[in-house]
Amino acid sequence: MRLFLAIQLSPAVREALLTAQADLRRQGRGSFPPPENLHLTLAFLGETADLPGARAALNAAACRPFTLAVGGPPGHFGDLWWAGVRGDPALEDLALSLQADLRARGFRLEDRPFRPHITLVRRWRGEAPQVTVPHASMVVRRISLLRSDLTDGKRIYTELSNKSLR
Ligand code: 2AM
Repeated sequence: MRLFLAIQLSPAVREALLTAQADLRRQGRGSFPPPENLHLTLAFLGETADLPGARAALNAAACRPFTLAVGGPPGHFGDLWWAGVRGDPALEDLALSLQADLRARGFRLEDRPFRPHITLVRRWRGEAPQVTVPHASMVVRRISLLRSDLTDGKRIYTELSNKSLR
């Protein structure tokens, strides 16, 4: 199964991202993740059978609740446009410590540097969009282990476990 660790977004942050997606749709075309799929990835485990290891890494996460904020112009990796996140160094500390712990448990993660982002659209076709993500913030109190399935051509994310930050 294909697994990843992520932050599920609050209604306020999701709403800001939906506004940005609606503006993007007026300016071009692409593959837009549906509202329920918007999330911030902390670590992508890829195809693995080691669900116990993934759960153990999630449960070992040690981090206080912290604030996550979106807002401003989107960025892009090639034809994938995303909303950046600002705020707390706790986010990067959390992602890097999860990734180190997963590697220590034998997971083979990619070496690409952690660039926290929330994907708004993939395979964008259009000019560089003139869009501003409205400002919104949330307190992150929980992180999740998600399974990603492709069912009838649709990407479905299912939460398998979560861990409260304290
Ligand atoms: P993306 O939104 O930038 O594509 C589930 O696939 C989540 O894991 C997505 O948020 C995806 O990021 C992220 N991810 C990170 N590395 C990935 C990879 N090598 N393949 C697919 N998804 C990856």
